[in-house]
Amino acid sequence: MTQEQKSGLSRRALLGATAGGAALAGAVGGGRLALTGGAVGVGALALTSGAALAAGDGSVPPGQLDTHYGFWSSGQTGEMRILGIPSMRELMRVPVFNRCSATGWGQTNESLRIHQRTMTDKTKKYLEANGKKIHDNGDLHHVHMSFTDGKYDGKYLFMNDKANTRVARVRVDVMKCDAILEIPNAKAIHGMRPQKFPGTKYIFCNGEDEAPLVNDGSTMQDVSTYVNLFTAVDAEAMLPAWQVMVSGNLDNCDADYEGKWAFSTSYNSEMGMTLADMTASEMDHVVIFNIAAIEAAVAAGEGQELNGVRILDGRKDAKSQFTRYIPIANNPHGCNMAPDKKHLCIGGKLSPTVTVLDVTKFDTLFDSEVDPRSVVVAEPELGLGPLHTAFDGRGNAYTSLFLDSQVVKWNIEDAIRAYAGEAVDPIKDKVDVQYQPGHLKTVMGETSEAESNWLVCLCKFSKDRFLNVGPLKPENDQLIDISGDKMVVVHDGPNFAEPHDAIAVAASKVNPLSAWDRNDPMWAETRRQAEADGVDLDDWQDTVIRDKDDPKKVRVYMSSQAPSFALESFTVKEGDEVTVIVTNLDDIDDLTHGFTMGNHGVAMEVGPLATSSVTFTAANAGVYWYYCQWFCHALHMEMRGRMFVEPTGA
Ligand code: CUK
Ligand code: CUA
Ligand code: CA
Repeated sequence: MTQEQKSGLSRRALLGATAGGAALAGAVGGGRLALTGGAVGVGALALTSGAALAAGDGSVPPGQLDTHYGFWSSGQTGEMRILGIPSMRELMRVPVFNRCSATGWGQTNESLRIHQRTMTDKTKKYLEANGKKIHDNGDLHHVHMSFTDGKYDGKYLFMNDKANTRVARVRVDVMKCDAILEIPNAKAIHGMRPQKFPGTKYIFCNGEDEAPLVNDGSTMQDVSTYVNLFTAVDAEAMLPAWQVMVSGNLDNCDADYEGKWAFSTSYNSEMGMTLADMTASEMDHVVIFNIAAIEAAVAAGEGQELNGVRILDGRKDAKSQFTRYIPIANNPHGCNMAPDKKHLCIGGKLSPTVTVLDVTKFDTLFDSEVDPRSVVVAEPELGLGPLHTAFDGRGNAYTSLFLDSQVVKWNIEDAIRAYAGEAVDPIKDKVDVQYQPGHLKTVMGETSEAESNWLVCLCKFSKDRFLNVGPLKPENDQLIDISGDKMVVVHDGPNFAEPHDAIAVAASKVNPLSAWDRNDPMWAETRRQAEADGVDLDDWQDTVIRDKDDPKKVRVYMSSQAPSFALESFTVKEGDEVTVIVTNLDDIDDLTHGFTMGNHGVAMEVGPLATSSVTFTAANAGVYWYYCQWFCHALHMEMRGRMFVEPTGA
């Protein structure tokens, strides 16, 4: 095999030349290229006064930072997005369930390992039959941050995939996905929430679709064998902890501030298979899950084990201590726990009401045969199509009215007094939004630290609000100033398909790194292979190794430092399985390189001090250029090299 030589002009010499070459850099594009000098990314830009931005039209002047991070879902796009609040500027896209052309997510070996970690045998069989390695689509509805003591702790973000029954985790320190869990037995994870107290031990996951528990085709025409599963995922291990079988399906969920309960809405208590069947009843229900009772039963080995998960029977007929069912007007949707730690708000959807439950009374439901509706403390009539509810720090709730295309502001205590018979109107204000809102978010409103400045309303339709871009229109995420008595829509924010939900987190809680730690677990497996190959991933690498046991396999190790790869060329043979491992030795803020192999459908991001690898088959003899696709230097275009693929037999 060929061991390629470094070029005459060494990479280090070239890099050294860049300081002197600053004239060139400056000529090409201004300060951005001078990054290699190292002294960029600090200074005046970080000196933003948060208080000054907490009112007005939400605009943030150039060079100033937002006061809050917004973490957005993206629905069927399958990624997580980061926006600044209040500016609504899109800051980053984090690929999770989707395949990303820019970063190589879903193609790099590091991301494939994360995808395949918990893949079920059924999924493996399906993918193999279809010539695929992973599912590269997702339907990511809900993003939530990990909690400690009812407050965001800035550690993880969790998100669901309704399409392929998965849950994923993003590390806040690097803003990359580090775990994907395919949940066995359940179908279509929709509602998903972390436990709030004492910390996020579990991620609670709702299975939305009904199917036979043993789904092997033997009873698929017999709907009486269909079940739905509520899954608790161990948030640290990212593995299923336990599952509970329920009556009816599961839509949205939330958890309390005492660590005792989780709760889920069900729009199909009927267990109907058609629209008419699913809306047939007068009432559906909210399921209350009793965490302590479930944990005790799991520890005692009760229930059954299926595909490695213990399943308890919490259906109505089982009359267990695991669940209680509270009747709610037909087809409820949103499930939102208020920051007062006491009140749970259930959106009526088909009913014009929001039902307020006092979670501190839930113990009574399990102690005796009380009327399950005795925990209802208010049921204000708010308007048509109430979906989700958000909260400020002043005891007010904000409910999206899908059919009315409005947000209604109402006061929880006033609603309780009205329910008790007092002549008080809980509704404080209504504002038109454009159009048909789903989720809506206040800043920190899903924690005990709710603020009272901004509300983001995620509208499902934008219609005429933006320049026409064809039949497919963007969504419209609207920013609403809620600091005064009246709500004021101050900004329209177009967004691509299809953010369902978002959270808004104070910037002080989120502190990502600017360069990777060389010992990051993301490439631990790649590091093991490098060590076996006698390559030091932390040092200069320009090594091509042919596997001793499998001579078809070639590993190409090359470091990158602006503006060059350690290898200006390497040689493989037709039919070789080539793994290219690139380590970015630049530790400078914002200096990302990439590796794209021409005409091979191969591209990946290599962040500062990161290692990334990708494997492909060199199928056709010839010369192929690889290049860095991340603009990194004045000589970024020159950051390229050749792969020689020798004809078979050469
Ligand atoms: S759901 Cu989309 S508007 Cu999936 Cu949270 Cu309610
Ligand atoms: Cu390295 Cu562009
Ligand atoms: Ca129903």
